[in-house]
Amino acid sequence: MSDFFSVLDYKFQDFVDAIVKTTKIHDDQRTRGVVSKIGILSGHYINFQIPHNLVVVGDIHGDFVALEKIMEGINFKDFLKNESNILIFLGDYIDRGAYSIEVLLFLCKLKILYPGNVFLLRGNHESYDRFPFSSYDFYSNLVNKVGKPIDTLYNNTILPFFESLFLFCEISGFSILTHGGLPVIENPLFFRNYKSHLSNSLENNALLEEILWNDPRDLPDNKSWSFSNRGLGKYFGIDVTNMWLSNTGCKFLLRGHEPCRGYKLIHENKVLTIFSSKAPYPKFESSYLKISQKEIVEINGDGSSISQYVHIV
Ligand SMILES: [Mn+2]
Repeated sequence: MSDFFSVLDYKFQDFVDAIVKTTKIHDDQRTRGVVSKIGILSGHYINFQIPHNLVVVGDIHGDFVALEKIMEGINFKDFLKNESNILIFLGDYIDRGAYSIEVLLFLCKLKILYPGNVFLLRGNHESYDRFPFSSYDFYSNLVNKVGKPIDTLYNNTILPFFESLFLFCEISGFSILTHGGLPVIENPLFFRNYKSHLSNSLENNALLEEILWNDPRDLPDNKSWSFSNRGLGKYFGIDVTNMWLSNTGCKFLLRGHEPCRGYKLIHENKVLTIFSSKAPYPKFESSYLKISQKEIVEINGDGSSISQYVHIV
């Protein structure tokens, strides 16, 4: 394991090479339309059959220590040997914590070694160029690290990597996974070909903003949505969750985006927020979800809470 965690003692060129290589893997997977025996990919939408084991990790926000604990917790080298085991990260790898570059380097090394097992979704923090916000410190992290202007590197290497990240994932019959949440859909005809809409969500600014920025809320007066205090995205109510779940045949939404004590449930326990960063959020906890195929099948039938599969690290 030490070889992996030696990313704390890295050469900057290693980081650049890993970003370039990972972008190429994403582009190759997109061209082939297949990511593994159990996963197909169309544009920025991935569809998996139920994996042998599933691990989902929420926002890391530059907290390398929390990421290391999670990887040790799942015994990642053994976990990733099985090509039917899937490890999904929900985005927001950078900003706030002290180790954004190191976190990205580690995640890219994982993707390079295990391209069919490891999947990196895009968070709103990886989308600053599309939807700017105030607490974006990754750019200055890079400038400090390199010690000179980085515009060329940023525009030619970092931004294409961010654009290559996946946006929306579905595990058939089980769950939807996004960084922020579910877009508010006014026209039910959307669901006739929702996979095609999601495949092209990178080109649809309105859809993209909601996937990256939305939060679930209990809204008064049965409202289906309201404006978000974040200034971007929306708050979506349980009707929106139910509409997506019934139209996709999924039981849960698994998402990150909101700091909490590791996890929280809302919308009649059908939406699970997973948060995996600790150091920048001393009042909160870091966690991950680990669930087996058998447990996925059982939970689909018995209505028990998915939170029993969340591990606090
Ligand atoms: Mn976020």
